[in-house]
Amino acid sequence: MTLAFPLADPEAPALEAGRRLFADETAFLKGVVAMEGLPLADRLEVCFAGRSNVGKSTLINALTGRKALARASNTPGRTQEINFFTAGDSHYLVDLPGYGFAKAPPAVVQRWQTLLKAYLSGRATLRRAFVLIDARHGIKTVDEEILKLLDGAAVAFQAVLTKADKVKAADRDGILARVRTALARHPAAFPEIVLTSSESGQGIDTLRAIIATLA
Ligand SMILES: Nc1nc2c(ncn2[C@@H]2O[C@H](COP(=O)(O)OP(=O)(O)OP(=O)(O)O)[C@@H](O)[C@H]2O)c(=O)[nH]1
Ligand SMILES: [Mg+2]
Repeated sequence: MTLAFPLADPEAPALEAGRRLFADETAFLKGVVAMEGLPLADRLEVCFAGRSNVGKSTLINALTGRKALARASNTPGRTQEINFFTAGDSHYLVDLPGYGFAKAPPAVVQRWQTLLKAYLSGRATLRRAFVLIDARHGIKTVDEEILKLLDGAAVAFQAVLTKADKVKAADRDGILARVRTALARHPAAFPEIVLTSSESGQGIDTLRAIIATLA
């Protein structure tokens, strides 16, 4: 029997395509606070969603090999807009505001969540949503809400575990097993997961390959 939700393991040509895409110039395009501000949907787009502080901005920096392209911080709620980055002239990388961050004023949280939901369900060129999950904590109740939204909008999403450097080797398989069980309940879940560390670089080439080979 094959394992459900194996770790993604791209072949050499895909890895090479990923390397080439991210060797191209990457740049910050714009921060968007309302759907009207979205750039023209004229190229392939992937986004990075996940709980506040899970490592979305840091992952974009690791992918692009640039330390401060996306603003990362220890302070949850750092990313407050939908930030668009370009990779070459073929792809948009989209850094989303985190969810599950209770400390911001409720009106602000409400505004972000509404925008997040509108974006996730209404962007025609969004090819895949990477949903980042802290490898130490697995899928939480706040994640489930977003996963259900993606199921409903039929947006293919892929689970990307972050901060793998913080996971003890002995805990790894148990964590992966729990994530697999949770993903099995979601029809929009892409059947492979990615284990990453922006700190060690683990899984970054894999994620580049996945992005570069999306049709
Ligand atoms: N050890 C370790 N720390 C990480 C990793 N990725 C991110 N971090 C740390 O986690 C914290 C949050 O990272 P961000 O990239 O700002 O998180 P975010 O998901 O963009 O957060 P919001 O913008 O608030 O939604 C920072 O202190 C990062 O240095 C990783 O792979 N390993
Ligand atoms: Mg951020």
